Amino acid sequence: MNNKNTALLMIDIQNDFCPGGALAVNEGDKIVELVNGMQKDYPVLVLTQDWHPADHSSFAANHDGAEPFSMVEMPYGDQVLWPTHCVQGSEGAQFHRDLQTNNAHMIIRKGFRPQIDSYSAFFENDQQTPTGLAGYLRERGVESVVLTGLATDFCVNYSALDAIKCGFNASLILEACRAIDMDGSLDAAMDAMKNAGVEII
Ligand code: VGL
Ligand code: ZN
Repeated sequence: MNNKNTALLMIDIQNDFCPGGALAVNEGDKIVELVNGMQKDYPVLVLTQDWHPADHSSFAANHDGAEPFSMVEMPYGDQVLWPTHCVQGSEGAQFHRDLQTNNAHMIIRKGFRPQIDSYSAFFENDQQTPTGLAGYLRERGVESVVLTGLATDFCVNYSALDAIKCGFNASLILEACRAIDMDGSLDAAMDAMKNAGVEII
């Protein structure tokens, strides 16, 4: 094991983000073997799990007449309205069946408050409410994080940006991620991460 003081973050590798899922990311399932293979190289292994109540405010179905992938204004800023996905306890919220989860040290659930979405593994979309991950990593002596998972332009992107804000080094393994890419969101995310100092590998 190399990568001393480094955590592998595996973001939202769940059925609903894989082909056939409610918010399927193209080739989302193609990363699973690679991510499994990376686990042996890191001393700290963290999974995140998007975990919404059925009445979650990020679901288009909970806004009269709203189409999925349209935008609304929330008290904390702009919010995309998504198809209903990753409902707590549903099959879609389970990790991909081939993802190795037994080795994980920590599973961070996010997006469980009905009124606020949470893309990042560190803070909810108000950019203030912590998930507890930064404190966990600091207590374990982690200095750097390596990001993998779904989706590159949403949850992986915001997790990488917040990792930097929290004082960690961050690198993203591109081939271990896949994107939603709506309206240029992937290009915007790549620019934002490069500008923030995220290393793209
Ligand atoms: C995600 C949209 C809504 C993600 C989660 O994991 O990137 N995207 N919820
Ligand atoms: Zn979600």
